[in-house]
Amino acid sequence: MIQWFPGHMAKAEKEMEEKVKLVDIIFELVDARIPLSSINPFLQERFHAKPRLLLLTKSSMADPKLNQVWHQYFQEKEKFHLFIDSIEKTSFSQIVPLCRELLQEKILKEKTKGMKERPIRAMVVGIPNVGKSTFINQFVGKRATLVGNKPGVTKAQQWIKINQDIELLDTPGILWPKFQDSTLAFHLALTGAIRDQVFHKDDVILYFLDFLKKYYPESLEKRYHLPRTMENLEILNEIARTKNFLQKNEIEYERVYDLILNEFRSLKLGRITLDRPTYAT
Ligand SMILES: Nc1nc2c(ncn2[C@@H]2O[C@H](COP(=O)(O)OP(=O)(O)O)[C@@H](O)[C@H]2O)c(=O)[nH]1
Ligand SMILES: [Mg+2]
Repeated sequence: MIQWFPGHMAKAEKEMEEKVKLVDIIFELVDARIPLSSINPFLQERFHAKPRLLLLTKSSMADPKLNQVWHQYFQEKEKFHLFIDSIEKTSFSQIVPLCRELLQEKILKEKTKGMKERPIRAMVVGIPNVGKSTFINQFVGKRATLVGNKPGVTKAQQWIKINQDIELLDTPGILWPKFQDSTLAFHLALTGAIRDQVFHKDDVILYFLDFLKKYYPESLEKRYHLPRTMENLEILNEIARTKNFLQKNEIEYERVYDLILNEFRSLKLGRITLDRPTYAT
C-alpha cells in the first residue's frame, strides 16, 4: 500500500474553508474515468452543506457505455451532476441553468427580501489532475473580466466574471484523494491523480493488465496483438521484444510500464473507464 503524508494539506484545507464561505455553490470536479475514486464523500459535510454541482470531467476519454451507467448511478444518488469535457466544452451551456435550479430557493429568498439580483458565485474544487485549471480557463474564455477583490475579504481573492449570471474564484481548491483500498489507489495512479513517483509502477501495471483482460480484452488484442489468455509477465516480455526495450539482453521493464501507462493516458488503448459502480458501496 502506498504511503503518502502531505504536510501542507492541512493548511491548504484551512484556506479552502475560508474560500468556501464566500461562494454560493461548489463545483466539485471528478474524473469521469474514476468517478468514485476521485470524489470527496465528505465535502458537503465538511463545508456546511454548501450546494455542490458534480462535474464529471474528461468524459470524452471515458468509456461511453460506462458514462451511461454512471449517469444512472448519479441520477439516483445525486441529481445535480453533469458530464463535461473541458477541451471540447461539452455541456458547458448547461452549467449555469443547473446552478440556478440548484440554488432556486436561495435565489427566490433573496428576491422576496427585495435584494438585487446578483451573479452566482462559484468555486472549483477537486483532487489533483482532474482538470481544474483547464476547466477554469475554458469556462472563463476570452470575454471574462477580472472583478477584483470583494470588500470584506481580507486575503486577496480574484473573482472572474464569466457573464451576468456567474462569477468564479480564480483559484481552485485542491482536495486530497482518499486511499481507502489499493484498487482506489491504483485508479488514481493510472489516471495521474497521484504522481508516478509515489507508487510502485509494477504493481499498478500488473493490476491494469488484469483489469484489461477482464473488462477490455479487445484493446489488448488490438493494440498489442496479444491474446487475453496470456500471462502478465509474458505480455510485458512480448511488448518489450516488439519495442526492442532490451539492454544487453535484459528486459527494460520500466520502459514497458511507461509505455502502457502513456498509451492508456493518451487513449491509444481506447476509451477506458476504471471505476465501476459495482463496488460503489
Ligand atoms: N480530454 C480532456 N483532457 C482534459 C480535460 N480536463 C483536463 N484535461 C487534461 O488533464 C490534464 C490535467 O488538467 P489540469 O487542468 O492541469 O488539472 P488540475 O490539476 O486539476 O488543474 C491536462 O493534461 C489537461 O489537458 C477534459 O475535460 N478532457
Ligand atoms: Mg491546476
